[in-house]
Amino acid sequence: MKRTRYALVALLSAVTLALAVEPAAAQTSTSSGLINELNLKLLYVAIPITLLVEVILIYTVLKFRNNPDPKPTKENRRLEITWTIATAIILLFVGVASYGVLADPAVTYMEDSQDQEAGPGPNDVVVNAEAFQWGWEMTYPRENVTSGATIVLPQGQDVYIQVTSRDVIHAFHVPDLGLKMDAIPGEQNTIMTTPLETGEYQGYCAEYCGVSHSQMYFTVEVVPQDQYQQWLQEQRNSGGDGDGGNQSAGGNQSAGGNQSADGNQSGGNSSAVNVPPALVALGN
Ligand SMILES: [Cu+2]
Repeated sequence: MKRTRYALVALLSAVTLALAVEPAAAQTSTSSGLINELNLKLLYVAIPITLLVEVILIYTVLKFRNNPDPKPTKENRRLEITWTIATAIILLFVGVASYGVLADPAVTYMEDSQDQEAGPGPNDVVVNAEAFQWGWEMTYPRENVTSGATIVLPQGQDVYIQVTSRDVIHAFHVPDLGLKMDAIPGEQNTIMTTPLETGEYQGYCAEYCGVSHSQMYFTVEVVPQDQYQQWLQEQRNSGGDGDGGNQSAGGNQSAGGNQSADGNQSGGNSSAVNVPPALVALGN
């Protein structure tokens, strides 16, 4: 009796202690930071419970292994009240902690929510991520830039990734940044995040979509602000088509990317990166 109460007290103190110690995990983005922190918090709760249950189980098996005449447990109101309250506290903690993370726009972004500032601000980055069988078409509608299967993002800037599909259901997934979203034809699902650490992150399709599903890779590059601006400028100058723009640097600088139709005729590239200007316009 006393022992059980000690165990419960020990369990609750362990949980309280775990909460007091804030984990200093490396955050690649605001989204992954929130998710990893919650994961760790729940682990701190789960480990003592697992240990408690296992210890009681092993103790019982050893203690009563030679008992041919087991007696039923008598009613013990105090014990029952204790474990009911302890369970309620644990469940309440798990519920509140999970809700706090799930309701955060960096984890669940609600397009038409009244609470948050309406959509991306003037300095925020907007990327359209369009999936198709089998690849990705990333466009920056505000910059009139198309970047194929690569997304370049500025570090520390709010980013809105609008995920959609051209044909069947796909899914946009970048595990190391804590990003995952369904890509559904005719629908636009938005991810909001802030990349915090520079580096190259692997993304892929996370919804089986046909023979070449496993080839649906893309790359997310997080770079410092100035490097991002430089990259955008380069993309505009080359008009989004691999090699066409660079030879005639003079003409392209003034015209922006829209004249690239000429480049396509001579080049004849048929890679996914090459998109007719009409499609880029559709992205807007
Ligand atoms: Cu896919």
